[in-house]
Amino acid sequence: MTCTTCPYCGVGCGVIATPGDESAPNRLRIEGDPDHPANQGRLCVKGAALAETVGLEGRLLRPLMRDDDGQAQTVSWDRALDRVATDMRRIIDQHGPEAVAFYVSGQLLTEDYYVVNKLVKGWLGTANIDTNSRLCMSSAVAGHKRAFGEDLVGGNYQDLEEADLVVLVGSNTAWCHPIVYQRLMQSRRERPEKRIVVVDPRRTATCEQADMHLPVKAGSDVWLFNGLLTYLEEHGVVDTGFVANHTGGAAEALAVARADGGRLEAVAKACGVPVAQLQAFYALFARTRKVVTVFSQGVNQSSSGTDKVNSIINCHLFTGRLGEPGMGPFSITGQPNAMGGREVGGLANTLAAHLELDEPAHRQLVQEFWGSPSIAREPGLKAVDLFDAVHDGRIKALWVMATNPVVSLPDADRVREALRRCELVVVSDLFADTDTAAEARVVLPALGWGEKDGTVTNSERCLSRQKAFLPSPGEAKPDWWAVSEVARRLGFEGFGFEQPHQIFDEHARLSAWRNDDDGMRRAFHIGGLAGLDAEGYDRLRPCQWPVPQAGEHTPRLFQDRRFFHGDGKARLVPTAPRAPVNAVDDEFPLVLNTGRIRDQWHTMTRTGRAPRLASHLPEPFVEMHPYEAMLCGVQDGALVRVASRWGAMVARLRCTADQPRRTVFVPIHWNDQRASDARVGALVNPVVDPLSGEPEFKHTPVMVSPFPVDWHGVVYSRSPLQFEGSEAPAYWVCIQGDGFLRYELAGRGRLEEPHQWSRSLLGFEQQPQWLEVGEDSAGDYRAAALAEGRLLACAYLSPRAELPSRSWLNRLFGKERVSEADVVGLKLGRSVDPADDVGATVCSCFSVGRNTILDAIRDNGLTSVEGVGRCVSAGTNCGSCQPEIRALIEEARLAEGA
Ligand SMILES: Nc1nc2c(c(=O)[nH]1)N[C@H]1C(S)=C(S)[C@@H](COP(=O)(O)OP(=O)(O)OC[C@H]3O[C@@H](n4cnc5c(=O)[nH]c(N)nc54)[C@H](O)[C@@H]3O)O[C@H]1N2
Ligand SMILES: Nc1nc2c(c(=O)[nH]1)N[C@H]1C(S)=C(S)[C@@H](COP(=O)(O)OP(=O)(O)OC[C@H]3O[C@@H](n4cnc5c(=O)[nH]c(N)nc54)[C@H](O)[C@@H]3O)O[C@H]1N2
Ligand code: SF4
Ligand SMILES: [Mo]
Repeated sequence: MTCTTCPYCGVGCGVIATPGDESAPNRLRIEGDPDHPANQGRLCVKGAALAETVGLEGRLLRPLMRDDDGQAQTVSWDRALDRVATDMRRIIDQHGPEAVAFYVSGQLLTEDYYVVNKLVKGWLGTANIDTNSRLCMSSAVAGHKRAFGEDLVGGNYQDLEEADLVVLVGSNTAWCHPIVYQRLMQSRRERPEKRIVVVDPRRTATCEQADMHLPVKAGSDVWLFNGLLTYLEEHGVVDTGFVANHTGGAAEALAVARADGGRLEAVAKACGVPVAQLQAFYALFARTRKVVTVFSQGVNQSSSGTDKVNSIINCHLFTGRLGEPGMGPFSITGQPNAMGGREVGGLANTLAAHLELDEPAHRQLVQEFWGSPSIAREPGLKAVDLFDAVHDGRIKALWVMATNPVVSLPDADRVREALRRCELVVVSDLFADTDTAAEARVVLPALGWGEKDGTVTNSERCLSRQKAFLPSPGEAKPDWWAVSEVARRLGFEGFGFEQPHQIFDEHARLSAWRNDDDGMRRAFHIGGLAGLDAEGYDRLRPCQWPVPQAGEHTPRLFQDRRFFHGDGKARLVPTAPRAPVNAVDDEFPLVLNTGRIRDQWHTMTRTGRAPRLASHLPEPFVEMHPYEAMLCGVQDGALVRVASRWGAMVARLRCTADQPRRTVFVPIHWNDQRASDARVGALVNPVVDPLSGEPEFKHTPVMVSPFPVDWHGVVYSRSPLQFEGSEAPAYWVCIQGDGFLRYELAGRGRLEEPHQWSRSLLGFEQQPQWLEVGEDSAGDYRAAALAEGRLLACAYLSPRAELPSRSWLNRLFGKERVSEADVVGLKLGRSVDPADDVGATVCSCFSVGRNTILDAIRDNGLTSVEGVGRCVSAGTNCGSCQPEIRALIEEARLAEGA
């Protein structure tokens, strides 16, 4: 039994992992850690499905090198590391250190992150190291620094529970931070007077139980919060003492807020919400002292992201609502170690231990501490610019670690092109077949979750251990080790680390070093954790920084009303609102908004392997208002093409009135390994916030058009299928099942020989039992392959979109032996027993389908989510499907009435 931390979102839940015993060695048990402060025993479905994602299938187990023709061969670590070091040395000698860059990730452990930053900033002497946190938290970082003088999140999750009003801005908390959402809902059940407001252009699952949803126009948040600031002032809701003694800039911030249409009508117009609703929100905020404003990517990922952040913080500073229980602005982090990355200065414009690159005294402090030969003199290139520099040849060597930029950066086709032009691309990943690793010269096998050892810090500054409880597979190594080995090969001292606790110790000591000196004081201080030996490090329990002395930790910052600008005060920042950079026009009339779905993590390299997680929303999709769909001539359930000036993709249309008019929403997850053409990053405009450099992921002008196809198909196979050249269907998506892969297909033109085509696709030239119902009069083709009663494969092709029930086929593929009735069903293309069709999965934790829930509601007259839970278990574990269950209850009620 090992206490560790979940590798997914920034909630940072404690996990207890118990490897299987002798009878079932592969059966890893995963439970929530009841003693972890973040989750107190709970886990969401992604955490609960962790055991399904640690298998070794597809893992890269030895270093890989590719030659000029793209031929890959596995090599020894020595050879791979020598190659990386030699090429880097040559490039540096010829072109200087700025020709080398690193692109790392908030999914590295703090120790990995620390070492790679030390190498780049302290020894290579460049700051060309940026991280995917640039795409995620950098606007929050920039906003915090402007407001507080340091990148600080003062509050904690308990504040959300204690607040009387929680405003969720640009955050789909129910899906993206499910355990925080559960805690919030639990606190509301205990105190029904508590209010929850969601600010989001879409009506998301998070809105389901909110008291108010403000469907603001994309990009209009600064107007909203400037309007609020003006309202607060006009209504005398100001903490004058606090503003006078502990802040600066109030007058300037107010002047700008007022100047730019602080009036209700103007704000309502700019935000596209009714005046009455706006007034109700402002009044609620004004009269509630205990307010927490949670913000996330609807705020950060914007060309005015930093201003959005400060416009929110301004309202809290003006009313003195921070630093006490139940109040404050709260930036919720995305990745498991977004916060840890900031502690070690992972961004191209920061230095280790919350010190600043552009402060000469800070640079000197770090250089002295490291005893390094040089230190970066100026900020390096931020992610989008960094890949531009790769594209135009200024950067000639790039090492990418724990991130998949060919999928996740804006203008992603250009990113791929940049990698293809680059002399040396090194990728450290768990898998050799990610869209990014596929472009690398050298691919280094990293240890993954359950194998690696180190620390992470969550949204509430809580530092916890991630521990190894599985053996290191093959020759995979920790990322810090690979970096240290290259450093040594480059002849650098200071990288003699043998175990992660040594790195952690150095990091902790640096945080304390001269922390009390004039001009050096910073809140980030974990000196109390310095000096831990391996055993002490293993015993480390979750704690919230600052930890200046052993045993002391800090659940809440700013209680002393001291901030970290030179004068110890906070700043209100004038934020003049501005519209997103690229406006819609006749050619690209719709706004593309992108984000996450409940059961997938980013580019799906891990969650895509868990059958349980694949079942909720198995196919890439585009959400659109039904009326807008009509105007575009596209139909619900059909394939559509979405195109922008930067790129295009194909996915299935889902019409929903939850999506505002003139906009579409596309999830970020699908990559080129899982689908023919569904990388939404290819479409996203590479516009960034001028201060933070964070991309405008939530706003790209696009057009939507039909993607006509002539046939549809679903194919199940026990092994991966290869679609080659002209044989490839126009559309395919690969969905992980339990012991099989399911392919949804669609193609153009007439499939001349479906028999030949499916046989060669499935690789069954001589199959023991091949049930085939050739093409019938309606043009349907059905075939299935069995061996000793077990299904090996099946293929259903049709000119119409109606194909056999997938939940039924999933079940048949789960059987060791199919029955005679099943065989009849396979030939008919439908089950002979209608009860077999449980419908699409709603509850992933217990694999409960839509039809099962609807039947239970109808048969038992259920009217509540709790009732459904008691009856069929759905919604009783992580609870994130409860909004969908509620919708089904409503659907059943309406059907009953009709
Ligand atoms: N299931 C799941 N959970 C995750 C992740 C995952 O991949 N899958 N990733 C993690 C990571 S790294 C992150 S960063 C977080 C992100 O967590 P969230 O920020 O909650 O997630 P998103 O879906 O990116 O975006 C949030 C919302 O912003 C809204 N939005 C768009 N434009 C605007 C706007 O102009 N104003 C406002 N107010 N809202 C707007 C979108 O409609 C969307 O609903 O999730 C973390 N948790
Ligand atoms: N359109 C659009 N794009 C977005 C966003 C959006 O909202 N819209 N959101 C952005 C945000 S907030 C984020 S955080 C990014 C996330 O985007 P990415 O960081 O690109 O996504 P991941 O799939 O998490 O990539 C992590 C990679 O690291 C590998 N990996 C996992 N563990 C380890 C390890 O220990 N070591 C190593 N070396 N590798 C490991 C995984 O296999 C995977 O390939 O996407 C950004 N892109
Ligand atoms: S909320 Fe879910 S994904 Fe996030 S840390 Fe907790 S278990 Fe992991
Ligand atoms: Mo993120």
